[in-house]
Amino acid sequence: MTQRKRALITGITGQDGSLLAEFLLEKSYEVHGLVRWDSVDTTQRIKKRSGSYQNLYLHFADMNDAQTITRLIKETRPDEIYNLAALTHVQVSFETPAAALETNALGTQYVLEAVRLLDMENDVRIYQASSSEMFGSIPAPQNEASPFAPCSPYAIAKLTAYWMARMYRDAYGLHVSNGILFNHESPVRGEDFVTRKITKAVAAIEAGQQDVLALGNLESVRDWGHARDYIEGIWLMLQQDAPDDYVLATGKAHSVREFTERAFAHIGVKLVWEGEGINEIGKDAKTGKVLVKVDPALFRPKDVNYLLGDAAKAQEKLGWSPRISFDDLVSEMVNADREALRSGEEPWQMAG
Ligand code: NDP
Ligand code: GDR
Repeated sequence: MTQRKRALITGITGQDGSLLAEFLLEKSYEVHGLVRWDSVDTTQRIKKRSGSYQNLYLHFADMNDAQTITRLIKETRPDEIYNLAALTHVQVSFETPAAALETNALGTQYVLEAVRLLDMENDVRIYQASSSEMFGSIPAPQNEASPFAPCSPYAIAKLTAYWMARMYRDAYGLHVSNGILFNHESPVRGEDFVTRKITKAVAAIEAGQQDVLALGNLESVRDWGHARDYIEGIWLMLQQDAPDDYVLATGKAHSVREFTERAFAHIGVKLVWEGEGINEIGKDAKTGKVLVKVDPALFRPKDVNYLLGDAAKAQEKLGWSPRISFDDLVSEMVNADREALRSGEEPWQMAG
């Protein structure tokens, strides 16, 4: 009988961590997750989605605590480590730059060094969650050969971790792969990211529970995919004999404005825009009611304006390509938020 594979996931309570845990448990992995203690229970999402599996184990740890990370890698002896934990909100990273560096950069170095200290270089494969934000305003489409020009504390910290992973691969032979992922969303996306903020507001406005959606930079363009597709790509990277770096993206670009229009269209509302800049508003074409406004407080000190990925390498080498379209992504997210309002359950409590 072949032995059950063992995975260790940092950031298991987040969007990708909870979806990846479910994906790996479905594949009969034994899954260990690092969770940090909080005064509210942050493990609800993962427990609700995957708690019925026998092979899920959660351990208290923090990415800023090298000793505990080392001890847990020693105790769990994983075949695969997925390093997903990070301070992930780009705007927040401008307010807490040192925390972004500590968690996203140093935290990654703790994981890599632990593997070396424990002489596990040949026993474990590591996924490092790198980001399209590392490209900054480099012209699109961006791929593995594009230069980097990070322009937020988040992206600078992620780029440090990216290079740290490459250095451990080249210098010490670690099997570590960087996934340079473009934005990927789902009904369990955190509520502060723009897609989920929009779909949640659209559902609440339809239900008469919210009047207006306030947004920042409407012109910002992102390459938005579905997290379910990306989880499979992440896993595929660690199934390769040799470690490497891969971009995962859809190759399709949409602005925040387009995402908003599409989400409202899903509930039968056509938006028309009036005014300019911070005075711009979005109105219901039929009733004239103001549904969207611009809030200057939501602009970043420096934003990345246009991200569009080229995932040809992942397609060729991993056989990966995204299946879920932009329209289906938006519809699924709006429907999940509608259902959440109706049922009183959060989207992560629902199946699917
Ligand atoms: P989430 O924000 O949903 O989850 C982040 C996770 O990191 C949470 O589990 C959080 O725990 C954990 N975490 C944060 N700080 C610490 C810490 N100090 N110690 C331990 N755990 C910590 O992010 P996503 O799931 O969206 O992203 C997963 C990874 O992929 C991240 O590294 C992100 O930067 C990267 N990425 C994401 C993309 C996306 O579009 N989603 C695109 C490109 C890269 P808690 O629940 O306690 O807060
Ligand atoms: P991003 O995602 O910064 O790309 O990082 P986010 O959804 O936060 O912003 C996308 C774009 O929308 C603009 N925007 C707003 N953003 C938020 N959050 N709230 C608003 O009200 C709003 N209005 C406009 C932003 O200015 C930005 O241009 C995400 C995270 O998951 C990172 O961890 C990950 O690395 C990258 O995606 C790839």
